Amino acid sequence: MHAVVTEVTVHSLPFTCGEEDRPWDLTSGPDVYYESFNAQNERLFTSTVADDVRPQDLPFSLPGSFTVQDPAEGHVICLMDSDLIEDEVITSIAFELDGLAADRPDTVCLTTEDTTLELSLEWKDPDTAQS
Ligand SMILES: [Ca+2]
Repeated sequence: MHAVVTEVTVHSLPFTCGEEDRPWDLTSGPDVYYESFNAQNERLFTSTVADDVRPQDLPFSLPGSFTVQDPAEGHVICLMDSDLIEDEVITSIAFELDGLAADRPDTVCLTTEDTTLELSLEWKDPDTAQS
């Protein structure tokens, strides 16, 4: 059993960072995309970028897709701000889908203190994955 993450919907994210509450970009909202990593810290996917996200743009969706081959293994989604010089990590969320495979939910929510992501999932049996 594995799961394909087909879409990541961003419901909330921190619009400032650090103790000084510095905005990600000085003159506009952050340019948001995500990267996903498996338990071996191999990058599975890099999404397209949503430019200049403002609070009123929430929620918005970033398209997939990447495959969680083993739901019991830990994965990480990093929400990033694309910048000219060096991209910055907005939020990094570790997750595993262990325990969900029996119910096969269509979505799963990942939350931290200031970030909420909703993953859209497609569950696939190993038997049918090859067809
Ligand atoms: Ca930026």
